[in-house]
Amino acid sequence: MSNIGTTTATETLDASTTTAAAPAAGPTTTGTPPTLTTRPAALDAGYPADSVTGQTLDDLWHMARAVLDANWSHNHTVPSRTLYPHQWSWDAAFISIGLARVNPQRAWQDLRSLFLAQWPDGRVPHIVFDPNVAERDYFPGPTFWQVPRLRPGHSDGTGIVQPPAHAIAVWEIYRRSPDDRSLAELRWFYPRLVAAQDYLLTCRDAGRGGLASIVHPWESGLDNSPAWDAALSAVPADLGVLAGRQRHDNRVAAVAHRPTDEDYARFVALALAYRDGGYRDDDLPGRHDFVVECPTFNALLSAAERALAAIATVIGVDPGPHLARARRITQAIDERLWNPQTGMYHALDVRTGRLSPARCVSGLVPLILPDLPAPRAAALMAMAESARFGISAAMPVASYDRTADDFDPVRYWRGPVWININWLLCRGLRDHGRPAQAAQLRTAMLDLVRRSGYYEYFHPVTGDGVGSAAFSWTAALVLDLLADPEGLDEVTSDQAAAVTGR
Ligand code: 9WN
Repeated sequence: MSNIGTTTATETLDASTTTAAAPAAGPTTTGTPPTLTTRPAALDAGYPADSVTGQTLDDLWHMARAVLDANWSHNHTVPSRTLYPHQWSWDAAFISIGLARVNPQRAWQDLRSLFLAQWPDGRVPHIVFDPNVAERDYFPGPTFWQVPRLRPGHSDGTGIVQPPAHAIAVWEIYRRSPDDRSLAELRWFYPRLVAAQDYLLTCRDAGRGGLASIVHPWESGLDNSPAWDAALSAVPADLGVLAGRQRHDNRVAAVAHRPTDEDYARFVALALAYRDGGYRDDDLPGRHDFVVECPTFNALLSAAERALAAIATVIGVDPGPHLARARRITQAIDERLWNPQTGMYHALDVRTGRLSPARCVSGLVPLILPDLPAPRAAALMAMAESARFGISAAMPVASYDRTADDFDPVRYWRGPVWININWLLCRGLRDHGRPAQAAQLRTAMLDLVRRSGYYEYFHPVTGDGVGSAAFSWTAALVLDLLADPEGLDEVTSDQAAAVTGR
């Protein structure tokens, strides 16, 4: 059971999980202009000239940096100035991976700012609120979540989580610049990352099968995906919960692109129920209306253990337990979430024991796991290449089955293309021996952004940008792709051995 405690996260985490030395003091700079490196020279290798926009890859690189600079706020990067004016958890992971290519100091600072809101029980809030942003500028804000100040200096956040992509980010930043500063950061982050994993693997193992459950669609990061429709149907769509509450998203984004009011009412009701239950996790299937095992969330949970194994090796901690955990999680994903009828992974409703019937891109993301059984990886790659998801030279993978009756090219997570998901799939293709397809997917992502800009997501047929226009993770991950011309930026064999355990 998780409870809101009063001990300091620093005391709890540092004392219990590692013998690593105390880290150097964290960065204190605020608003310092980044020291941006120039674009890598090998960047144009294998990339076709584009006559549509006339933008060079240099332009793309500089514009990505400009987006990240414009979205930098004191000690973190906001996903979007208009739609998402605070700091988001898995956004911070993707953003810092891109920042690692141009300003590692800022990358570390960004992630640190997120972890300052970590709870004593290990959970990392899905949003960390900026006290300088007015309550009306994002709903639901801090007043809604009512999370108590958990320790002195604790930042305000929500009580729910997002996919655990942070250990991957920490490892990526370190390996881009493995200097003393980064080593100190590894030591600071390691116990905190372990605590975050422990929280998910213990308090959130509601299905008792070795996977973490999410208790809200917002925890998945793929918030509005059809993957949740079946489980959400058990949650009453009582529009009354929206009375007296003003949705902010529909004021700054097109209504047709955002969740319906019915779904938003369900989202709000679920958040209220979890909050009013004291953010407790005991007996979730009995007490809470939405308890789901998500393939993407759990794939990142396993990948995080691999990243922790690599980090542990560098700081002199035994990587073995992390590798063993990673293998167990991958195995549990395969045993619990595989659907032999569809040939892909699906979300599991823990309360009913049923897999969601929807074919969603979240079911392809376990491809990022190097220890996924080869036949499963082959099936996922075939699915990604099929008409349902439409990976091609021209277009990255859509977020939902293109042939489904309710495929919606503009409503978020119900059809559009997202760069973060495709960036993950690109790594999966690379790690499962498909370098040509990985390179092709990389080109498709770059083409899309070059044509349409740094949008939050993209129309899966026309490629038009949808959602927020200057979106941070799109810019950050494009920086990472641009700095990696072959799409094959492999870790060294030593690092790979630590990460894969092979
Ligand atoms: C709710 C910030 C976040 C992303 C999510 C995306 C969207 C928020 C919203 O924006 O979610 O957390 O208000 O719709 O779905 O993946 O982290 O970019």
